[in-house]
Amino acid sequence: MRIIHTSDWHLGQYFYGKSRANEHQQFLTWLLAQVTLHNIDAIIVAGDIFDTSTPPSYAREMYFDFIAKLHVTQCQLIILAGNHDSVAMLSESQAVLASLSTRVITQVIPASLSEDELEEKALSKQVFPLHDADGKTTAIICAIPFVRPRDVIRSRAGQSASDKQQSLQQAISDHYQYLYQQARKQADAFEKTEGIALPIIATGHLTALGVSINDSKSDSVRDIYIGSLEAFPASAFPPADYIALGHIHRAQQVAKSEHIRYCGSPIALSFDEAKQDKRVLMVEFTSGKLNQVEALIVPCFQPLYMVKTSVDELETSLQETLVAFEERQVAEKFPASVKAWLDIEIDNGDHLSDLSQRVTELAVDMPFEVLLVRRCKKARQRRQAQLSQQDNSTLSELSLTEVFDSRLSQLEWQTDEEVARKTRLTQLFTELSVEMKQAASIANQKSDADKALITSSSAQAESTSQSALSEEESTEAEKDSVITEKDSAIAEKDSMTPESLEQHNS
Ligand SMILES: [Mn+2]
Repeated sequence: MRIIHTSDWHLGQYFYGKSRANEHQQFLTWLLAQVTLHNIDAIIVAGDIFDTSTPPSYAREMYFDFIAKLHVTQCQLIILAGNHDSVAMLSESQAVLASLSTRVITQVIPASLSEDELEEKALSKQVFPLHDADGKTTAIICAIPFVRPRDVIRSRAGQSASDKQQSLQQAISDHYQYLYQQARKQADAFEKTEGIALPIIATGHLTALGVSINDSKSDSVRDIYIGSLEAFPASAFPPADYIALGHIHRAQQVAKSEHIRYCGSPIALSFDEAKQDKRVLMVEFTSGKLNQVEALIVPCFQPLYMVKTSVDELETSLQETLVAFEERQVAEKFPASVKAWLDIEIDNGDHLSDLSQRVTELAVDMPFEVLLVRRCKKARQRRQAQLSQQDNSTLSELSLTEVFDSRLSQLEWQTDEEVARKTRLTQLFTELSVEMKQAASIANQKSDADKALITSSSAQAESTSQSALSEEESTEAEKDSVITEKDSAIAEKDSMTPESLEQHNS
């Protein structure tokens, strides 16, 4: 019995203006070849099939196309939803894909079901046998996708953050134990009647304790249990023969256990993953036990380089990268059309617009595409520290615009997307200020009796602008807190408006 464990495909990823379609297609073609080459009985994809909840059509087509081709080989496919996947979107095709040897598991069975309901219908969605090409049962799987907290717990009023974390961890652990017990029963019953021991395979999409901090903080790995569960202890997993995990993009064993593993993503999804050997894991079971795990290294289809340098050493660094890339061009036989993608991190220099131009000029004849020029984290932090040192004025000394500008200047506005966002925010802010000024000047001419009305219309203008801002918020969770802070700064300044109106009037 042989399976391939893979995860975190992130089909449809949009990467600093670039599509990953070509790489993903080549990976899927390669994966199909491995299935035939190694006689694989099943492929398990442990979450994050797609990069977003609304993947582009080409990505969906790629997914369906792969399923149709795999079906011909008689290899089973088990698809688990990850935190990036949309439960609704993956569920749409669940029934039709079932006829193509594919099981799609998007959600855990609700804990609220009665024992009877569980046994009757729900359980078989997550605990079921795997079989080989001849249809013989070869393993039992506990197929567990990304567990959304609301699926397993009800938060109670007055629960502290650590209580919540504890109850979520307990609920996930209970879910694993419960499914494992059910799988154990099925495996034991099978052994009794057929005389064949079956391995039990569990899956998961979460951060397990013992994963390197750097890996869970990679640019492309999103925190999943924000403010609640940080990492799931390996000891809380049931004693399955193999636990196929997804979510962390670098392949690794969990808690030094041979049988609890992340296979990592098959392509580098951020520049900080560029140096990792990407792989899928071929897992072999004999006599109902784990026999061996072998890494099948995925060829690199698109070389990425993170170039960390300074303004002075920029030219040298580009030359060095060129030499390194030329060596790889030969060794890995990249087609001549493949250019390396570069992320240039500079540890000094304030004016990024000048730097970008300089980089473009230097790299003009090189087989590079520069996707990103940025100051390194340290330089950004230094700059921020400088800014906040200079800016020791208090809120009451500043005008509304100054507060807004100062807040904006603390953020990075480098990519086209970010610059466009800054423009949008500034526009909204300007509109809001104009409306407020108009309201104030009208109020000057009106009697006290009208005042309340005007204040409420100004508040309305503000809430309109704020809802535009909150629309922005949802586009990027990371910047949520920043926007909220700015909102409250606006609200704070705004709360003085009625008073100043009164002053004007008196
Ligand atoms: Mn992922």
